[in-house]
Amino acid sequence: MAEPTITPLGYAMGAEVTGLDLRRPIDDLTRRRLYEAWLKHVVLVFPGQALTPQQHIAFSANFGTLDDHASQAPETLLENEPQILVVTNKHRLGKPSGTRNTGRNWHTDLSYSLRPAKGALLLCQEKPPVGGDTMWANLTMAYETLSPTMQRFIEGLEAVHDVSLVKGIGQRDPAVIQGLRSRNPPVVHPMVRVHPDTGRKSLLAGERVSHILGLTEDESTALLNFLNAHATSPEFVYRHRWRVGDIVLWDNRCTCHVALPDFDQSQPRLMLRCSLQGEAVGRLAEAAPAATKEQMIQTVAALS
Ligand SMILES: O=C(O)CCC(=O)C(=O)O
Ligand SMILES: [Fe+2]
Repeated sequence: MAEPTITPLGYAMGAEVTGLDLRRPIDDLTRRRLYEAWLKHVVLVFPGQALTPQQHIAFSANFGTLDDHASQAPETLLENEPQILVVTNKHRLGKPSGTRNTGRNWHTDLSYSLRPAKGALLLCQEKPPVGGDTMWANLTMAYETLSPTMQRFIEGLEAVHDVSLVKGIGQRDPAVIQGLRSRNPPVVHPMVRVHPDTGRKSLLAGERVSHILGLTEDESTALLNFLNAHATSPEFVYRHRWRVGDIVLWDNRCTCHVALPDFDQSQPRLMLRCSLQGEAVGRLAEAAPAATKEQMIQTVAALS
């Protein structure tokens, strides 16, 4: 099999992979090369790959076990192919699509579950003439560029991730929201993760975190705002301008991403996603909200 050509797309991450026809199975050597390139470049772009759903599934399985999307609303999955999630602003089954605003805030896929995704492969089938871009931020770089003092501080911290903070969730059917919430109660994850393949540490925050355990509400908000702004600063970001037939594979274990609403919503955008199942980590959150300043004053008053 011909050796793929791998061309870096940015300093933070991203590389384009050409010279492969992904409609056909890839051999072991090519699989190993692609996996290594994935770990190195974090986001891989495969242009010109108009795969069928079955080919998309077969190619995706080279990078891990496919998720059956049990955490998602069933009507957002492709008919008879639960391994494919349909991310679109087009009507589905005569109704506005539940995924028309998917990914509109910075997030790491499924961080609101006990199994954050390993990664995903998004295939662009239709796109507006301009815009509808997606951005990824490199959370290994984000962690490594914090001061050693801040690294030590956040290393011991855990945060609560909550599906209710998915932007636009309120626009979905009340029954769908109820289903998403009951399948995904709030969970706790460490703020610093160790990548199972590379051993490198990365930051896990994002806009679906409600609070950091052990801090007051004000401390938690300030620290999260700082960490999220730092993590998503332009130096750490790769921005993808889609072309029909692009497949983008990302490593969800060391990135977060956002789907920009920077396009005319009357134009169709249709993306198909295979998701790679992550390792079971984290634990269910106890219902203990962060302490407010008022509560801290009363605690101190009671002691003095
Ligand atoms: O539509 C996109 O560009 C990405 C949406 C998203 O967040 C995802 O598929 O995980
Ligand atoms: Fe996402």
